[in-house]
Amino acid sequence: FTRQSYADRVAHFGNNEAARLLLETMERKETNLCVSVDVTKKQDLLDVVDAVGQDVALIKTHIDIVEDFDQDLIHQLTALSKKHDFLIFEDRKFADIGNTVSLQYSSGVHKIASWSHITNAHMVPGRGVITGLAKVGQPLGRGLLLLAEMSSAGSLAKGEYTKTCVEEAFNDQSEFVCGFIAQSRVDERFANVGKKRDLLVLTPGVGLDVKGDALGQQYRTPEEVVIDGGSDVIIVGRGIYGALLDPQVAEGGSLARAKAFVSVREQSQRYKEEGWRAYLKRIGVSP
Ligand code: UP6
Repeated sequence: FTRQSYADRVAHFGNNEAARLLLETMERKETNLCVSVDVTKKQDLLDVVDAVGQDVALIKTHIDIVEDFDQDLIHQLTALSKKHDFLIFEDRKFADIGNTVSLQYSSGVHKIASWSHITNAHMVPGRGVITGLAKVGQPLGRGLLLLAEMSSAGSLAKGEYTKTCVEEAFNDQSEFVCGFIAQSRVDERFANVGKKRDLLVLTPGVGLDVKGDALGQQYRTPEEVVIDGGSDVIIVGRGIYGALLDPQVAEGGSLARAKAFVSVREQSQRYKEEGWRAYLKRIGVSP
């Protein structure tokens, strides 16, 4: 499947609206970039999303880190997703028994299922985590990614564990599972563990300028991820909005903030171009 275009793969996801919409959006906007906006203030989140929106197919959130979260944030985020034509992925990393995750997904303050097209889960609890989330998300046309591998140093998500994630994805009759968070084409590596079907691979741990952070994150370039790794979507966080973390910006200077946003725009265009060029190379199309 990795030699096929995003457009050609849409038809493989007949039972998963979120995956279809994502592939169509990537093709239409010529981007395989997902920006991970891990900031703790509502206005910063909205401003970054507005700045990068035109370059992305997907915006990834960690909604529970936003200190001044309210329903208006969801309202505005949804409006931005329509304005700029992107989908939303809440990176909730569910990891509990089916009954609990179905409540965490549908209820609480955040009501994730009501606004997030895609979410993800660890397979630690076993397949109940999928059925619990599917009960809520499937009627809404949502999609689920399984965390088959992680970008962080010393990750335990490897070997047999990764293999089981692939097996569960292949065996998910409902097709609510539409792919993986992974560092490699895990569905190719374990193609023999079930009835193979097309699945998406989304990869975090992408950066062009640094190799990692002080807390175990490890970065690879878009080329390494998309061409060598065969990934479909690159997920980039601080590599794009990092300028905003400068203490001068936090201190509130409006000039410093404006300058930071120039950098955010430049970086998101840069990653968009790098990611798309790598994809075209992979499917054998000259840009
Ligand atoms: N993320 C990873 N690695 C994984 C899974 N998820 O980094 O294996 C998430 C992090 C963060 C983003 O929770 O939101 O992707 C990466 O951000 P960064 O580019 O700023 O390092």
